[in-house]
Amino acid sequence: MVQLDERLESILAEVIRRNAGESEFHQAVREVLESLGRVVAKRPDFAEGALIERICEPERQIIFRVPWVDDQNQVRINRGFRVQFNSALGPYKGGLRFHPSVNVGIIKFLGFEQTFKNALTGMPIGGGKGGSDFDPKGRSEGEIMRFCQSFMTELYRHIGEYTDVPAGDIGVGGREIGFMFGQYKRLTNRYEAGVLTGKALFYGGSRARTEATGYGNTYFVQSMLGTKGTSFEGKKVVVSGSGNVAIYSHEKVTSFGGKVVAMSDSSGYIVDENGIDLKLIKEIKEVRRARISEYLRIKGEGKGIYFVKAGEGSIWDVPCDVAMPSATQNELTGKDAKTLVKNGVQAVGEGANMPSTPEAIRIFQEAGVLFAPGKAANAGGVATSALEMQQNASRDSWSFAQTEARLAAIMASIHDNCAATADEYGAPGDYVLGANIAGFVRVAESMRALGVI
Ligand code: NDP
Ligand code: 2IT
Repeated sequence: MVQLDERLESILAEVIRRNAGESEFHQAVREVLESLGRVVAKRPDFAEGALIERICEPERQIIFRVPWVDDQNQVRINRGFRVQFNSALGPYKGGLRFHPSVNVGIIKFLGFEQTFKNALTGMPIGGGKGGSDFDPKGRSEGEIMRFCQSFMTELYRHIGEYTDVPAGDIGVGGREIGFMFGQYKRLTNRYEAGVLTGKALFYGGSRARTEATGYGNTYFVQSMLGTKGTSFEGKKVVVSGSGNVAIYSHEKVTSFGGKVVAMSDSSGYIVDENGIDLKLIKEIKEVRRARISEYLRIKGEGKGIYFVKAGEGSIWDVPCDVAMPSATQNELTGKDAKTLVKNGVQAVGEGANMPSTPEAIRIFQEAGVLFAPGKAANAGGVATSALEMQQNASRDSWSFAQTEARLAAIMASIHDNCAATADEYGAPGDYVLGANIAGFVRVAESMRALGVI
């Protein structure tokens, strides 16, 4: 752990005291403050006016009851959240997560990270995040719809195309966005396409938004590999998760000549030495919404294919050249990082938000592994959401090629900005430091320009 200077240490102590028990939020703040030591040394003005303290405090936090009726006619209660973290750069922007682990600390860490991520995209979007402890697993389509409608019945009064623009995250994809948009439209009597992103194409969605996070992470890693004169061509890749981000990382990695040999879900991981069959994964996950072990059942035993149950091994035990953690926070531990380094990993691109523990990041960096932090590497999703907002505002719809070209250019510019910032602050190759500082400076400069806000 990096020793913080006295002033930053006292800011962190205050964040921990005022947000007791919110360990993921503390972790995210600590990482950013560790990078800011170099900023306040060079630019002491950034430590004035309680600027850093204000950036660590969400502008608004909304917590609400979400009652709904299940298929057995039982009334259920969940908790809904929206943390509107920072609107210095534009309307709050960030996803909604439906997962039983969701609590205010997790939403706050995600909203905090989102603020810097969105700043890195260079687009006019502030940071926010929301969700619920609702567990969509095993729920019928009718239950999902009633839940989404009830959730939106409260959320609608807090959002809007100029106020706060939610999108998907874990457990929230195109289907859920559709149900929520339908309810927003009924409640407001407005066809306000730009109030949510991640919409389907026939009612205001953007081409390439579904693919954007996974494609974007792959572009980012390709740029990092390029700095060492190499590429994805011929590389073995492990992608954790098998949801939106993981699936489209696989798709792009494969098109760049890499081979994805393992993927996972919360029940375990599958290995296919011949390369994971993406068409089958899409069928299992996007159509049947089934467990990943189905892959083995359909393909059959042997032939270099096997399944390891959760708790009986780690996906990071599978040897690879590139690791792309794309499931959830803290899924890649110090022990996993040691195994990956021992097996010769060259690059890590975080598709998920904060998937590597602080110890894992330290191990990668000390071993000279190229390491792309989520707030830079997975920013392609939200950047393409901002492109969706742009298309909605102009009542236009762009081609896939045009949208993907914009995404590729944005990812290249985030990569170059992080690398240049790391150089400028005396830590060449440290993308964590580069991302934290470049994101912070943009947010801090605009907050200061807007007065004491
Ligand atoms: P999905 O719901 O589509 O997929 C999530 C995947 O991760 C599933 O395979 C899921 O397995 C697995 N997973 C989730 N939680 C856990 C857990 N606690 N333990 C083990 N496995 C878990 O979500 P996304 O692909 O959209 O999101 C994945 C990550 O990427 C998240 O960290 C998200 O914040 C981040 N992200 C997403 C963006 C987007 O545009 N969607 C943009 C930027 C970041 P199971 O089905 O068994 O739960
Ligand atoms: O973590 C993220 O960046 C997302 N879940 C996407 C947010 C968005 O508004 O598209």
